[in-house]
Amino acid sequence: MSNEEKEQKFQEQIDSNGHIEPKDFMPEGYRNNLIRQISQHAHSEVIGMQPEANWITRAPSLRSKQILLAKIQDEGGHGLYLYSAAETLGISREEMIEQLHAGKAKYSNIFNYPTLNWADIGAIGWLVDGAAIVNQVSLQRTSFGPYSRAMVRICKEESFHQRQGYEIMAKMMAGTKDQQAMAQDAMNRWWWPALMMFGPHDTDSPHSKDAMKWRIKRETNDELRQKFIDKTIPQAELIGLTVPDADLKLDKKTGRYAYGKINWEEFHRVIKGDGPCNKQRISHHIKTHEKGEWVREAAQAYKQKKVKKEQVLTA
Ligand code: FAQ
Repeated sequence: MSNEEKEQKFQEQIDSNGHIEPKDFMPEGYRNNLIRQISQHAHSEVIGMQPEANWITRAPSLRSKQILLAKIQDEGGHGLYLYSAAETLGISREEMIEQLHAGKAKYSNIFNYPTLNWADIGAIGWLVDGAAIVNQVSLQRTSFGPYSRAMVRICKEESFHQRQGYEIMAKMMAGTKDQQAMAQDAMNRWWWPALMMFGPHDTDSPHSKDAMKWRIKRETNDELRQKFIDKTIPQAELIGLTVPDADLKLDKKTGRYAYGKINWEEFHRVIKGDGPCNKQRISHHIKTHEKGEWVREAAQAYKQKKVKKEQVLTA
């Protein structure tokens, strides 16, 4: 088959809602776009453990500490599935980590903001995981098989995370005036960065055209952002939180909200490395990665020993 015929067959498979598997033919652009997106997604899950981990030792009860610990472990697990999915495309985990440490690979803007008090843990679960779910439910139908299957499992866990966060916010809003003020303050600080998680507007999103044609993305950045806004505002109102956007307006006919201008200058500054916590996040990752070298070596040595033993037994 000529390359043209292979590309045509590839596109037909995608257009009929079929999956592309790692050993199937794929254009280099498709492979590279996926490696970029999946590795950045994996890095986000792992770096995203840091702001939450800041509150493990200060969780207000044993119950909330256990739940937070379990949630953070889940996020680490999501990173691992995603690194494995990216590895099936021909990049090694070491390369992906090197790209992260060298600032060549991005991770979500949202994890460059600090967690100043316990309400921030509620806001992360409710708004950040809430935004992540909207995006990831859509990605369950992405065209690349291993990414799509990883998303199915991840979404199940994320919906528990979203409820964990909403429970914290609801409890604080039913509490004292000080607790209500803390919850509102967290809402004010996390709302706009959460909207930025969906990426630039469609007209300014360089990867979207190919990603939609190849069904890597099934819905655009703006479509997903709108879905998140429409489902989150009633949740905020239910517990008495005010959404910090003076331009919000419900269109009663469509059930959709018009919203104010997103500060894209802040978004670009943060993803280029100049957010409040970028340096801290990366230096912590580098330090921990170096500290963990002996674990990787031990796992490698154990694996080699096991393979040798099997070879002796089957000889
Ligand atoms: N942050 O052309 P597009 C979670 C970059 S998981 C940083 O629109 P694309 C769970 C983009 O990379 C959260 N950079 O790009 C959790 C590109 O730059 P490049 C992570 C961003 O890829 C909760 C440039 O802007 N989820 O939260 C962002 O088609 C709590 C142009 O943008 C995912 O990664 C951003 N928000 O669409 C964990 C989902 N947005 O690469 C712990 C999978 C855009 O050319 C605790 N990813 N950029 O240098 C996606 O769906 C897509 O990659 C988008 C961006 C929608 C994020």
